[in-house]
Amino acid sequence: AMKRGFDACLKDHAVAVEKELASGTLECDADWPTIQGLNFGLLHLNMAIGPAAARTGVPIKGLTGYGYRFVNFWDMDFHMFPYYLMTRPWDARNLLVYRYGQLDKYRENARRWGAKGAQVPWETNTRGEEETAPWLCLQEREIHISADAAWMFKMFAEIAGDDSVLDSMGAEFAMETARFYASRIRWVRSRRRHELPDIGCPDQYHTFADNNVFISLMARWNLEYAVSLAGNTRFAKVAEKISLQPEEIDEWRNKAQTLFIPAPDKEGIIEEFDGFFKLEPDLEGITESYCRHSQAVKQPDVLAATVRFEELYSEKIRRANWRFYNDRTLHGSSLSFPGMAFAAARCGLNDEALYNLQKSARMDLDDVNLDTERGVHVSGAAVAWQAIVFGFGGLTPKADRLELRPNLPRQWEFLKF
Ligand code: IFM
Repeated sequence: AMKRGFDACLKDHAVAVEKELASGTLECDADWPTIQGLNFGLLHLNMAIGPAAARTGVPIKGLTGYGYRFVNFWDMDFHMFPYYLMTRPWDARNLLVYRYGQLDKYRENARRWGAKGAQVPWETNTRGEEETAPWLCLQEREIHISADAAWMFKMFAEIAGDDSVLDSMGAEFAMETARFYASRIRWVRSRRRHELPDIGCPDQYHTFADNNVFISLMARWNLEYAVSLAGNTRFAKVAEKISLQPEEIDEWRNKAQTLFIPAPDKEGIIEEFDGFFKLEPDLEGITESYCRHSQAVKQPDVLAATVRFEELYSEKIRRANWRFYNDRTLHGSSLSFPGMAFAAARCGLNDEALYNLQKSARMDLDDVNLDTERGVHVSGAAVAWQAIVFGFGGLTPKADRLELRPNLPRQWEFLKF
């Protein structure tokens, strides 16, 4: 009976995929090769999700290749989820089920590193275990992924309009990840502030750092969100289930209020982490394996922070940071070009956005990195979709409304999504 059920599921899924094949996802008048490349990526994104995602998540190459061994990175929670949420919310929910179903393993993972609460592994397998190679030193440092995962529950609750996911999964998840961050944050007496030390920047060329702006913002958000959930009597049963103490809520509030977040300097530039400005600015001769001492970044996580926390930074500051980090980004990750396109489009740097979009869109059709045989870069495609729809399309989903402020590149007359 189970097999018959499963076959039926697959059949439904196949029919849905066939429909997708027949219908283009994005259209515009002037940039056919870019749109073709993107639709190719979106097709693979659509094929990669279905009922089984509740057990497997969506690995970064979708179902297309063995590159990265079918594990789940932040690519799923942070980069792909917004695409699924906006286009196939019934499937997006499966990603919440996947993360929540592994919560006990994440609790074990936190204890393994001497922390409390729940720590999502940087590379998670279907059993909820950590798969990151230990010599990368990222298992205990690339810690934004716990908040990236918690954010999915909030987005789903607000935007899919079904906040029952908070009762059944999200409140518990976000409180446990808040516990994790609270146990990772340290009080630094000499500077009289809380800090988040010993982290690996999402940029990924700087693995041993303190106070990365992206991670600290995500951690602070998680603490604040958990405070708001814990203060709501609706979630009293959840609090009881995880034996939440009133002092813990005070601790979360206090740490969120006093956590150090690197601020823009006189020129408006945000330092990626402590000491980044003092690193070697001359990138002559820098390569991926020889760059830690320099300001070279693999992918600009400061820009990802200014996009997600757009309300904290003026357009002028976002533009200044875009230009600063553009000069320092080596694009070692396939997330980099589309991420830069997205950030540029959200602050009106349209020519720059289009250039970066074009660089990323045909990554696989033209085998730009000579690695498509290892799988399609589906997470890059999801970010490129955001660059178009949230960037040029100017779509901003809010809890109570959709905002739309189109800002097309001058080369395009229309965009359909
Ligand atoms: O998750 C990414 C990471 O940010 C950069 N290296 C590749 C991973 C998978 O895309």
